[in-house]
Parts: sequence; C-alpha cells; structure tokens
Amino acid sequence: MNKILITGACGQIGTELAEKASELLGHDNVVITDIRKPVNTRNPFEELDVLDKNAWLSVLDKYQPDTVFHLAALLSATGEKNPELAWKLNMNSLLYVLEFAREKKIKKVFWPSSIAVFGPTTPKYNVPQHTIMEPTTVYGISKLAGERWCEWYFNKFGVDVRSLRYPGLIGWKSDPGGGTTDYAVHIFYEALKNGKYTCFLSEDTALPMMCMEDAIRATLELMQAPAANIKIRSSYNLAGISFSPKELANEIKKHLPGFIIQYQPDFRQSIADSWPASIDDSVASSHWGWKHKYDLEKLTKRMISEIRLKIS
Ligand code: AKB
Repeated sequence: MNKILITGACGQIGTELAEKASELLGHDNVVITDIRKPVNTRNPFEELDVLDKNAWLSVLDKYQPDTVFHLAALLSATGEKNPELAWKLNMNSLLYVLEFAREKKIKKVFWPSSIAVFGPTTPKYNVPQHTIMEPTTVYGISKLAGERWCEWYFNKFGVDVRSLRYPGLIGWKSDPGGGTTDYAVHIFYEALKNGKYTCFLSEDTALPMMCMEDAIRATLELMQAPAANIKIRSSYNLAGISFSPKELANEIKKHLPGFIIQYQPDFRQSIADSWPASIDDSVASSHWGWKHKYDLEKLTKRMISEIRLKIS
C-alpha cells in the first residue's frame, strides 16, 4: 500500500482516515475524492461521483493508486428515507471498484460493512462472526449483499478485498451524517453547548460503538496485515464498547453534573432495535491481532476535552 485513493473522503471516516494515512504515506500519496469539496486539505483532491464509471476511470488513470478505500455510501437512517438511491449508490459503486481490481487497475480494496448486516433474528449479545443475518434496513441489505460480492470476487478472481463490520463510530474531528448511532456524537456537542440533549433512541437501547481512533487503527492494521492472515473476505466483526444512551449520559454527568437528557424515540428506534447490542470480534483478534483501546470512560473523557477545545 504505497498510494491510496479514498472515496467519500469528506465524510466521518474519510476525514480521519485521510489524516492518519497521510502521516504514514505522505499527503501526495493519499488522494481524496468526494462529491463535495473539502474545507481545506493538503491532499490531492478530485470531485468524484462514484456512480460515474468514466469519472472513476479518469481519476484512476491520473493518479494510479494501488489501493482504494471505498467509503462513499448512504447510511441507515438516510437509506430508509431514500431506499432506491441507497441501493444504487452502495451497490453499483462497489461493483465498479471490485471490477477495477479484477481488471488489475488497482491491487487492493477496502470496503466498509456494518453491524447493520445483522437483524432481529441474530443473537442480541456477543454476535459471533458467523451467524443468522436477516437485516431489515435497505442499508443493511446493501451491506450484506456487498459482503457476498466481496467474497465472490476474492474466491473467483483472487481480488484482495478486505472489510470490517463497523459499529457506531464516535469521534471529535468530523461529524457523522445519516446514521442511527449518530446520537452518540451529537450528545457531546449538546451537553457542552446547552447542557441538555433530546435523544432519538430510548434510554435502554444498547448498541455496539467504537472510538474513531480505534476504528481508523483497525482499518489500517487490516489493510497492512499479510494477505495470508486475512481469512475472512466477506467482512470481519469489529467490537469496541457497548452502551445505551442512559449509560452514556451517566458517564457524561460525571464530567458535567448538570447535564440533562430526555428521550423522544423516532423512526430510528426500530432500526436500532433490529441491531445487536454487542459483538464478538475474537476472529479478527486471532487472524490479524485486533484489540480495541478505548472503553466508555476513556472515550467520554477524550470526547469532552477535545470538543470543549473545538467549540471554545
Ligand atoms: C449507522 O448508524 O447507520 C452507521 C452504522 C452502524 O453503520 N453508523
């Protein structure tokens, strides 16, 4: 992995991945693309609609990256509002990238899957790597289909594609957009700015979550691991912490004792209810040595101090 291209690079994961990857490879070797322009960047940038195959071809031809991190996607909440676009964007663009890899235009692909591949019939706690997968959201259906395509391209053509089932990601550098787990980021901004937050999930809805710093490290460790260690070519379970809005609010109150949380569940509640509460990622640990660093206490402390600095 010497020169990489990131799609959806202005999004929540892309912004931080570009930053970390630039430390490793140098800014010129991290090409960022998105349909919107970055606020400011030291990386080469191209405006790219990932559904435009010709635009893809000219960007690949211009920069000749060896690896693509294909992050552009519609997430769970936005996906339910626009199912047709979610399916088209999440699926067609992945198939383009897998085809580029099959044609040897690129050597390696990273593609994010999600805990959304699981559904109400999946065990609720400590979901194993291999289990029942009957997602009920369009986003989840597209991620599950994508995982099957990734494995198919690996088995059939030896495409070096690697993937992680991300839990909800929590970071201070970039804003999430369109996800069901986004409350766990917004809550910090509201707690610090206004001292209160109205949560769109009920107080006891526990979901798998992870600090963004851990998620970026996992992504780069997976992509740098020897190919022989990567024995799962659909997508790896990835776990950090698991908590409910009430547990997070109680942790925040340790730093901001006056903080008030209220609950007004909306359509995202049924999405969250269909997902597991915790994930078993022991297969990722044994194959390529994955281990998360942030627990709820450490994450809360860091989020509060970083966001306090950012908004002051
Ligand atoms: C979402 O909430 O849609 C995402 C996810 C869990 O994939 N954060």
